[in-house]
Amino acid sequence: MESLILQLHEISALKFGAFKLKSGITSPMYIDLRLIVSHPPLLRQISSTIISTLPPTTSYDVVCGVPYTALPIATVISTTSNTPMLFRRKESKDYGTSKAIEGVFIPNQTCLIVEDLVTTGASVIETATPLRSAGLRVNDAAGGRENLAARGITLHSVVKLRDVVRVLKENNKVSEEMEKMVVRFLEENNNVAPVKGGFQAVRVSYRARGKMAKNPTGRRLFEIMAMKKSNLCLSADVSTADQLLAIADKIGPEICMLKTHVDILPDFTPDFGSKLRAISDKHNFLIFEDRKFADIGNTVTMQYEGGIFRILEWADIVSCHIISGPGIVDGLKLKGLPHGRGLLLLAEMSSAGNFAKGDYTTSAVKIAEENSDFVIGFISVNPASWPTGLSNPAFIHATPGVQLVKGGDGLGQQYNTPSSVISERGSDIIIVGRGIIKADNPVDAAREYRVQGPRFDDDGSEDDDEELRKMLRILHKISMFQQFAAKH
Ligand code: S5P
Repeated sequence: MESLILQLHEISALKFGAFKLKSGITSPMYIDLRLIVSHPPLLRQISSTIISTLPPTTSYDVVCGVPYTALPIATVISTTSNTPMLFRRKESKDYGTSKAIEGVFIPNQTCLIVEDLVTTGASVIETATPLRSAGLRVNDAAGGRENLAARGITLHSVVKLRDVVRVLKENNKVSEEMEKMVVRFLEENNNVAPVKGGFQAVRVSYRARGKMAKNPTGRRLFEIMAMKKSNLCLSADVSTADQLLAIADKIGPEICMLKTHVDILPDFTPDFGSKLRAISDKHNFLIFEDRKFADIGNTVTMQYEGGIFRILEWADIVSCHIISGPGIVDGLKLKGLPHGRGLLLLAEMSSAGNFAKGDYTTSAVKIAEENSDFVIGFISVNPASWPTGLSNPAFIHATPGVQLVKGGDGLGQQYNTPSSVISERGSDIIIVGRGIIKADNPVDAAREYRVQGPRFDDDGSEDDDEELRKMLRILHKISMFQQFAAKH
């Protein structure tokens, strides 16, 4: 192991200094194992070391590397141990035979995942999910560390970073000071959610955020998320009202919210709303009619309340664009607030080439702040990238364009994975349509999405003082931002 570490240091695969990570955190150490493809003996040595750390009882029929760095390692393991290999696509093709997994396998075979470096475990999960959806069993991963046990995967760690830096220090390759810095960094960042900017860097529990929400529907949504431990919203874009009611009943236990487009249902009848509400009461989820109102205030009051659909009567939440200015929110609020309803503003969109960005997104936040009694949050795609201060934890972020594999649909839709949406992009709710509706078994698929939509622990048992301190820090940030915005 020592010689392996020294060789990695020799080829500069282990670097020391100050490195800004994808998560926004600055790390004193950076590991780039992509370089090993240029050193075949080292690649071979790493591959055999990985295999030798597995307990002899570990059995597997196929191996799969986490793209991209671990692919060559998995290939060498595959050829030397004569075990067939699979690989997972990082992006699915827009159309055609868009397969998430390439290679031949039989359902119920067991797959070993190979990863070069495990920090949060997110990339291992991203690889395990499509493998499991395809019917494979995934019990073990081999590679660099922890955090996966909760997802039913045992990680067999080859070497810990702490040991790497200790060996380098003993061989005078790094200073004692650097060793201490790395150890401190590892201790401090063990449990940090890998999110840059915004309030997500300090995650506040849904329950606590629910207490900050001014709108009763917003409060309920946070409470349901905490209670059901679900941040999954099913986008029930099915062909008929009958199908919608059937799938709502089946998937109801897994979701915090069900999203409808009522105008696509050819068999809509006036009792649709009461039937759906009975199901939502039974399974405790909220109904979100994704109407995307876009007209002037006066017109939307009529569209919300009247017509055939009478959305106001049965939808807890509706959505609107802000293209027509704040009057649209005034109009919807006039009707919705007396019924305790809530509104989501489209601050960003998932489709390629959309115009909801920059100042448009900032305006959506401003309108939300001014109407926080009615607006419960946003349809957003990457709230972690919003300027600090735009992230009031009382607002919820719901993100569409989610599938287990990154990709698109050929008509502009762009997909990100659940863990990227929640952990990297700082959102709260994943909105999933075709990923569940078109799956062979939608109930199993919904369960998988629900498990994959990673949440911080939220059993309501958090230390109240710490929770309060977190909130005060965030509120301070918001008020600084508001003062800044008022001046400029
Ligand atoms: O920007 C957006 C906003 C929304 S609400 N992009 C979206 O895709 N949506 C909706 O989310 C869209 O109308 C559809 O109902 C759902 C995505 O469905 P999927 O099948 O692509 O998951």
